[in-house]
Amino acid sequence: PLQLQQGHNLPLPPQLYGAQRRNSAGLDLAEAETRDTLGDALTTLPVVVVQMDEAGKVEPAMQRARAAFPAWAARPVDERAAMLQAAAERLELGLPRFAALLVQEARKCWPDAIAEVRETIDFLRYYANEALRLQAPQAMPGPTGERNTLQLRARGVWVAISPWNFPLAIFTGQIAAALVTGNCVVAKPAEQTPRVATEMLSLLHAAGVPTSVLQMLHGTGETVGAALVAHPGVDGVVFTGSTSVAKGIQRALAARDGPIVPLIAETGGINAMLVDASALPEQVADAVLQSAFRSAGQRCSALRLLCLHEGIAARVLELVVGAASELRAGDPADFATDVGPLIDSEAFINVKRHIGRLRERGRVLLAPSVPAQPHHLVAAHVFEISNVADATHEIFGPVLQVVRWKGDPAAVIDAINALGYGLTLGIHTRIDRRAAALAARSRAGNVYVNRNMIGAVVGVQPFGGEALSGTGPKAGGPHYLLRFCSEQVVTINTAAAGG
Ligand code: TXE
Repeated sequence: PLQLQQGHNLPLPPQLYGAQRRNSAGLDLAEAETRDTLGDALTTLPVVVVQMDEAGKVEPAMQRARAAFPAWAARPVDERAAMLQAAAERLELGLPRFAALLVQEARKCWPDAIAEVRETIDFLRYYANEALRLQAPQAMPGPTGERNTLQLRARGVWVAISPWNFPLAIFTGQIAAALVTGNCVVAKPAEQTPRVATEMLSLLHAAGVPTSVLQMLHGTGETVGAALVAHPGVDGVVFTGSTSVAKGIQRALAARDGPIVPLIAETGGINAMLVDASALPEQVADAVLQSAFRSAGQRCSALRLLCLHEGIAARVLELVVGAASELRAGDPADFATDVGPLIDSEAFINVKRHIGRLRERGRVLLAPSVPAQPHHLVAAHVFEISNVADATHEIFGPVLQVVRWKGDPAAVIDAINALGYGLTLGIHTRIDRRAAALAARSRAGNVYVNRNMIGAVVGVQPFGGEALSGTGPKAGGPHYLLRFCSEQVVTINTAAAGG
């Protein structure tokens, strides 16, 4: 049964360094990193030019990876796990620098940048430990005279394609999982964030991963990404990004010459929060602010659609709109900023287009204007719409849509499911049985009850979606590494072999 428990009180394994701070700190800066250290790290970042179109290098990179695979897969798993642990240690030492890179290149606010570096450290350590857990061959029960053993094996060469919104944690998590299970990797980071990826790649090489085992190619998805996916030597693709690109990759994999290979896809969502009349308005308002506007809404898990019971709607909206109007949009490097910029002009134009559409079709509850330049800023917006079904797009920005409901909450969950996605869902109620029943009815991969929807704590809240939101398995969970492996069962006739 579902436990109703505040996230803050979850017992956390001691090695989960990022988790402890992220759950308790909210938007506060951690004590260990002083503002001076972080500010210095930002101002001393050198200018680096990254070669961006490396489509011509796909063939040599694939050949090199294939040649490196047998020796890498044959190495003991503890050696590969030790490299991830060494990388985690280096990253811990380099935290201010990597956080500064995230502020500069991914335009994250400091608390989000620091939390992402910590999450990356957690991924490295968690997958290192998981690989050790999974390595032992498993004896299967069987008849006498026969010995059956199930063993996991690396698949070969993986292509890892990552997005700009978690350019360190997702990039590194994908790579770490593939490497530690004995696979080689050719990574294609998002074109918006090449520098973070370049520095992390160097760090992994410095921690002992051979350069032929882990390679990276820069460029756009349409050129380098598509060429990698189409290559017949690819044994698996791990992808995080938009649903439409994931579907395109699935088609491309099916169309190419070569074996049938797995695609692990984590994509977007139209994430909802259902609030019933028994919920506590202050608790709801706090959760909404964190979930909808943090990282300027540029999280795949972010709240997009707030479904309020009409008995509580007026009070919750008063609190939410009041507090949202106080959020300060601004320069991400400014410690006072609550809502940072959008990633680029394309994202800005896209979000503005959706705001224009909602102004026409919805009821404006909050739509302040802020100077858009030089940061591509969009302040927190709130619109009321008539039906769940009217939330037709994932708006990747600080834009919250609200619907009022009455009657059966199960019908609201059904309408949310009918949107086709299944990533995150928030539920606020003081009726425990209702929370459990609604969570069971929802197809969301991650359900958060009576708290915010921020949190995909590695090893504690494995994260990932269903349906249009992805294929699973959940990142940072006990089944993730299995998908990077093939299984082999060896059956030995022990009688014939003389025992
Ligand atoms: O995605 P894009 P973005 C989702 C989030 C949103 C999206 C934002 O919900 O939908 O990611 O990221 C490459 N062949 N999540 O805008 O455009 C491209 O170059 C091969 C979900 O970056 O899909 C980039 O490296 N590759 C989430 C990557 O795909 C191609 C967590 C992603 O780009 C390609 C974070 C092609 N044809 C974000 N076209 C979760 N569920 O965990 C593009 N690319």
